[in-house]
Amino acid sequence: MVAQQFAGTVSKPALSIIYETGRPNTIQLNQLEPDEHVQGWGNLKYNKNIDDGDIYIAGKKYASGVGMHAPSQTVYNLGGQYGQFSGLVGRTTAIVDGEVQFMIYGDGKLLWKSTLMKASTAALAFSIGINNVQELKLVTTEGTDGTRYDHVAWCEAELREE
Ligand SMILES: [Ca+2]
Repeated sequence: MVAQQFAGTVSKPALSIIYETGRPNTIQLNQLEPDEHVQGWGNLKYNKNIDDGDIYIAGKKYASGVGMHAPSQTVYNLGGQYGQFSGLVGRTTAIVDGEVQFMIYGDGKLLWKSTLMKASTAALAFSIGINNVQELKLVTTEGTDGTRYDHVAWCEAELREE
């Protein structure tokens, strides 16, 4: 028996942007495609660690996050439409420990940076004003000890209009 041929047209699904009920002006970072992204090894991951496992920071699991490998630069062209950016960062593997550091730039200006973080460092929260920021750039660095197993993630991160 010959399988029935699909005669319709196939369209690429639109990027789905899901707004939380009652919070129409908030978008999760893991629902946004970056405009530019480079990282030290592998590919950008959504809600997964760079090794495709779940995201853990200092033993705590995070369901929502953007996983990558330091050193990295991730650019979002926001067009000045958001006022606040918040989330949590951390190193996401303990296979090999080592330092990583996180920085957030708005239109080239440093807005926030983390301490040097190791595998045992609990996720560090940030909440910064980004009024009128056109280009949001998330940066991770290797710290002082090279890039080996520098798995990192930006977790529960969201942009709010306000
Ligand atoms: Ca390192």
